[in-house]
Amino acid sequence: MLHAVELTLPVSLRSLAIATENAHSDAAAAPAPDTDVSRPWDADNQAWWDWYVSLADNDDQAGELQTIGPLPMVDMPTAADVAAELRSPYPLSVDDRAFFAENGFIKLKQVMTPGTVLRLRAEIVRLLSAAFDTTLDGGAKDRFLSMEMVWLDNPLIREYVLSPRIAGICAGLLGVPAVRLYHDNILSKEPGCGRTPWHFDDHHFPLATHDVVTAWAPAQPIPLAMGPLAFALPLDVHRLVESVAFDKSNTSYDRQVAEIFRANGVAVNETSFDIGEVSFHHNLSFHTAAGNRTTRSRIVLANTYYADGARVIDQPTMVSGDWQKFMPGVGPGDLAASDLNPICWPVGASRS
Ligand SMILES: O=C(O)CCC(=O)C(=O)O
Ligand SMILES: [Fe+2]
Repeated sequence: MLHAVELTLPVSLRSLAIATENAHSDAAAAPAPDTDVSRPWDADNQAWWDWYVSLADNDDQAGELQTIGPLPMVDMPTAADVAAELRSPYPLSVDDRAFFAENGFIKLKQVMTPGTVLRLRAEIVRLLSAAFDTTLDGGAKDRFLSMEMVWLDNPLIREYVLSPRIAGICAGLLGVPAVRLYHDNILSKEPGCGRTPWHFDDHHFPLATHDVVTAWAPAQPIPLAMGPLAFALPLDVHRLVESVAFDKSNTSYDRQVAEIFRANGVAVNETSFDIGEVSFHHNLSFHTAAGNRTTRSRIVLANTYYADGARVIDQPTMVSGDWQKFMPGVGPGDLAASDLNPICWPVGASRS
């Protein structure tokens, strides 16, 4: 089991704490931050993402959108082929687990075949076009579109969301015997949409555990210009920014985190995703994504899983977003185990 909060801060980070303090004292001169997030979120998940991406600093984002090559031509697998693939195990190595434990994320190739990726894309394009009455790959410029709880009504998407292959990787990375689904999240960063602000998901998920992983599964290759998810490493770097105040109405949190990471020479893994590659990040892993500077929608299915037995925190906030929709009937402090949080790994365990 990963006990991230108990890890010791590396000497290199401790000795660089001075840079953090300087950044904080600069911030002290700024107007008082708008930090009260205590009221619950009272709109939907789409409104949450619209607000959230407005907190990103986009000073450096400009220029023409790049047209990129066509998607690979592959035979579309049947739904039965997709299901068989997503139920088959993915072998994790000792090195994979060690990398994740140290860095809080890992990118794994060939988690899905190209056909399974492109079948996912076709289905998501169909769903988003209908839900937002738009076209993808250019029709909804500058937006960050999202849909969630799609697995409940859509049998094909359900195979990807409840996938024992993907949930088994999450359990293996965390070193826990069983994981539940928190929720699915279709995310489509449209051409021209700006950055995703620096954050860790512990800030969002109202779960009283650090055994939480998000599997971020791109539905096409993601070149750098499209804004792949990027991770600060190692996992402990979250400590450098723990006292940065979260301002809910401007870009100051994103700017200060970026500045502190820069001042401390924090390494950032920002690399393209091959088709079928999936990243997995821990809820203390700091991550961001550049804007989508291509003419193609950056479509992803991001599913979050947590260790069976976890509870909801005592005081969820507006940053926790639409969490009650993801766990109906579960209150603050309760066991996080509603009917909408099935055990996805191991297979055959009771799903409620
Ligand atoms: O897709 C993005 O740009 C952000 C996604 C994210 O932060 C997450 O899945 O945790
Ligand atoms: Fe995130």
